[in-house]
Amino acid sequence: MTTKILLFFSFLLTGPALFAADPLPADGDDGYRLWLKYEPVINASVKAEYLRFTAFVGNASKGEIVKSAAVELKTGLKNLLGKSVSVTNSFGNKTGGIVLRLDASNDQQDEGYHIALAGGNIVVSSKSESGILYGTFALLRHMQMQLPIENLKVASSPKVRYRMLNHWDNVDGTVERGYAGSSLWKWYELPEVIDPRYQDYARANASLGINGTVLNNVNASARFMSQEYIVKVAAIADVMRKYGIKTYLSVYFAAPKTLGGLSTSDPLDPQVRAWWKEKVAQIYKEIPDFGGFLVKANSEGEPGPQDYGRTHAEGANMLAEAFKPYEGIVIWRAFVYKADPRADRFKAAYEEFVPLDGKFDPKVIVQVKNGPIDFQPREPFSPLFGNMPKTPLGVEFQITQEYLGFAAHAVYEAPIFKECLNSDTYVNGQGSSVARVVDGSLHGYSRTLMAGVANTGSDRNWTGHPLAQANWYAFGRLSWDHELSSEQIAREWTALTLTRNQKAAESIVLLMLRSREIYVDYNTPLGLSRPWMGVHFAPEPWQNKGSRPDWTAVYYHRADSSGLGFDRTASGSNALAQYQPQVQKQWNNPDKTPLPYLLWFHHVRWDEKLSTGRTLWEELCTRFYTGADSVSWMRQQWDMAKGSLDEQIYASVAQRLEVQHREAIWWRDAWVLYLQTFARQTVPAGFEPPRQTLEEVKKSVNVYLIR
Ligand code: BDP
Repeated sequence: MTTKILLFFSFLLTGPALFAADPLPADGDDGYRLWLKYEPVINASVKAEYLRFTAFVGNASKGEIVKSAAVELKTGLKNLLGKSVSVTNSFGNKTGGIVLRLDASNDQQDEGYHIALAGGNIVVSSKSESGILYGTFALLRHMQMQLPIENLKVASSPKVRYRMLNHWDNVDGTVERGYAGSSLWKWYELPEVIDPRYQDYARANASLGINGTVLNNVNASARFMSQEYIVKVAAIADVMRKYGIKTYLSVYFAAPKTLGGLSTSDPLDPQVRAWWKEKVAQIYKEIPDFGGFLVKANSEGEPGPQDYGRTHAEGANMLAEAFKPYEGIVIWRAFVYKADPRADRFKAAYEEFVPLDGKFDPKVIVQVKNGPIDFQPREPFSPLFGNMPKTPLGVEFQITQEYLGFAAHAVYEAPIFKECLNSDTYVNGQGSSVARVVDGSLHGYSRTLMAGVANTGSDRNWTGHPLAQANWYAFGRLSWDHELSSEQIAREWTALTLTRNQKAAESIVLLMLRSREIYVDYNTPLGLSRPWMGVHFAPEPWQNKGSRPDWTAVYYHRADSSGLGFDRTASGSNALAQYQPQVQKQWNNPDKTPLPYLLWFHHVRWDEKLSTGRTLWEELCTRFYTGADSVSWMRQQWDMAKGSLDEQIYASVAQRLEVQHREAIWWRDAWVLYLQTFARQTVPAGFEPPRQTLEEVKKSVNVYLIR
């Protein structure tokens, strides 16, 4: 045996154990293993087929990423088939192997892969090590789903180049809008202590094709730019690298002043520019494959170039210049809105960014939230998409459930992501979907980006709500291939994670697929938005006091004695004018606007007859009531799976659905009672009027405001 092979073996024997932090509790599944459970294949004929493959060959380079693939494959096969597979580096003419092959002539993109049955072997091939890792995970997914091996032929390339999670994690271990415990990153123990969980995190992401992670909150601390923290970040980056994941940091724009001691952070100041250049060089010394910066500037009180009379482009380009010698990029967020009482916040990002189209350095990607406001349960797509043809635009989705019931409500988000991606901007005629803006095919960008605000935390099951794991999964799968359907992803995730019982899976998948509409119905139907108080948890549609008008609920829903909704047509704020004429046509006429978007664009009279034949008031009540009632349907659906999945997970979800049911009624009552004071109508026949008074609901909400 050559030394090379020996080395390969010894790594496999001594390499870090998978899910090292996971001695599975004797009494069941605690959700830690996510969708990488590798439970024994139970379909006998499929298992027999898989068992034909007895060896795997790591004939690819012995780079770290291929080693990760090899470890994963070995562990996966052992658990799936109950049999250790041998590892060899040269397989000669034998058959029955799984071959990992680096292949420069592979016709897929760099990170893409082929899986094929060739000459009696399963061959996973790619131009790159990362591609081999992704192909390996895809093969294991195929096996976990117990799909037959015959005709195995997959060719897959990512549609988007930068597929990343954004963590809103703070230096003190808290997570902004995090509902699954505290941060995964243990800053006070780093760099010496490497929590084995970092590796499990990396594996989970790589299994979906995620190749980047921003470790810290967009409301960033300058501390991350200090040498002390760069070294800590480097320790995490060392783990991520083995799984093809690049590490990024959010930056505090005023760091030259607060950390560097300069008198200014003006992006045109030569000293400031030099400071950033040096800073970036310092980072690359510790992290040679550093991914880049994510920047929230001049937004919600964060500092930025406008503090010095400079534009977003000037700020971004200054940072881009610092990255010139490196591969790293600058991701500049377009989440901005000024405190102007006369303005429509909907229009703000467009107004600030469209004039800057063509002014950004090629190393900059502008990251745009899916909707124009802020991750509401339903929003129309942001009008920025398609309207900056000379600037790569990435999309930012929110996986964490800030406006979706935290970790208490079950809301499967793939339909939210898909709704945005499938929206047609009509910029270059029909078929100019947001997905085509984001994947670069519409305007020919090669730097393309999909980001998701992470929902992970220190909870044992990573996401708090067991079903919220599906949202992480769905984001990752869609960032690789936005054409996958919500249903396909839900089926995959359920089979990999919860149950292989077909009937149980059917009822869970149905629950997942309907969950978003149900949530919208009891929470913000017909295009309502933002009836939230400070903590974004409890209903507070009456909230009319805030430090600025757009930080009140009444600003958004505009209820009055005549009707409800925000007029964004020419007779109102005219935000609609930011869209192409074909889009305007869909939403301009209140009689033709699809009901899900109605109140986003129109102030509608209470007694206006809608396409359903009901008046606005009747339709709202119908939605609030059926939405809340549907949560009891969700509970029944979940109960149908009882006995077919782990008891602990079953109970956790069942209990959370109970909370969700109670809170859905709370939301319903708050809205109905409040809106009734304007509509002055009774709850339609067939629905039981709320048992509590408006004052009582207000009292129950106020509890959340008491210190
Ligand atoms: C809002 C969140 C806030 C974030 C902000 C952002 O409430 O915590 O800092 O978005 O995206 O949704 O910057």
